[in-house]
Amino acid sequence: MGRILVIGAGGQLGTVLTNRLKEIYGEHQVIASDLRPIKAFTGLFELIDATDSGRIEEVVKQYEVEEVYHLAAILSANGEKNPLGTWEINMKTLFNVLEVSRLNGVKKVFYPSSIAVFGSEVEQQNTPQASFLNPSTVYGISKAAGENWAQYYFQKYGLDVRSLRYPGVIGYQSLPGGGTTDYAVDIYHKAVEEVSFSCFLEKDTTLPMIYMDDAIRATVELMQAPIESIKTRTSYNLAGMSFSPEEIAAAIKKIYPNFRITYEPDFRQQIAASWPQSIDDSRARDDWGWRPEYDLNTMTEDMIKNLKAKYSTSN
Ligand code: AKB
Repeated sequence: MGRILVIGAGGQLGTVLTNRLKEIYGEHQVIASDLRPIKAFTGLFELIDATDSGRIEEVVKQYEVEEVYHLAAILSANGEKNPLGTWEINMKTLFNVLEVSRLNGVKKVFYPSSIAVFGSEVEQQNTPQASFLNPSTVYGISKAAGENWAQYYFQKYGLDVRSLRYPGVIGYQSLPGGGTTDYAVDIYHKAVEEVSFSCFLEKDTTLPMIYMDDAIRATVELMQAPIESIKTRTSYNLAGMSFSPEEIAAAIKKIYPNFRITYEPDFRQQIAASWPQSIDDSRARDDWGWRPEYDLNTMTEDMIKNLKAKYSTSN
C-alpha cells in the first residue's frame, strides 16, 4: 500500500486519527502535516499550508502518496467571525486537495463533512440521509458544497473520495477548536479539575455527538470498505449518541456528585438550534456495517478515567 498524507494532523480529530493510521499501516507509511510544527508527533512530518496547492503537490510527489485525509477546516463558531475568509479557506483547501489528488495518482481521499450541513428544513429527530440542505453557518454551507464536489470528482474523474457527516466529536486526547459542540469536551476537563462549568448552550439543547473511538473507527472502516459498498458519494450520515448539556452534567454527577454547571448561552445557541437533535445513519449501517459502541454513560466513564490519568501525570 502507498503512503498516506494527513492534512490538518494537529487538530482534534487529526491528532488521534494520525496515530491510529500509524498503528494500522506502520509509522513510515503515514505523513502528518499541519500549518505549524507539532511536538506530539514522532515520525514523518511536513509543514503544509493547504491553501498552497504547490506545497501539497510537492509532498504528494515526494512521498508518492496514495491516500489523503483532508482534515483542515474552520469550524462552525469560528467561521461566523469571518464568513468570507472561512469560505475561502474551506473551499480553496478542498479544491487544492481534489485537484492535486486527481493529477498525481492519489487513489483515495477522505473529506470530513458535518451535521452542520443541515438547517431548519430537516426533521430534527432522526434526520434522514437525503434531507434538503439549508445550512445556517458558513461552515455548513462550505461542507454542503464540499460534499457535492466530492461526488463530482468521483463521478467525473473516478477519484475515490469518501466522506462522513460527523456529529460533535468528544475525546480526551485532544482539544477541539472553534466548534459549537466544543462544550461537551470542555465540560469533562472542568469536572476532572473539580471546578464549575459555564455552558454556552441552553440546558435542553440536544445535539448529536460521538465518542472519539467511534469516530476514528468509523473513518477507518469507511476508508477500508470495498469500493462497491460505498453507495453514497456526497457524505454519509453518522450517529453515535444524542444528549443535552443537562444530560451530560447528570452523567458526570454520577462520578462527581458536587459538579456544578451554569448556563450562559451566547451566539452558539442559535447555531445549535439550527442543527438536528438526532441522526438516521442507516445507510452507513447498511452499506459498510457501521455500529457505534459508546453511549453517554460509557463515554463519560472513559473520558473521566483518561483525563484523571492525564491531569495526575501533568501535575
Ligand atoms: C462544530 O461544532 O462546528 C463541529 C461540527 C459538528 O462539525 N464540531
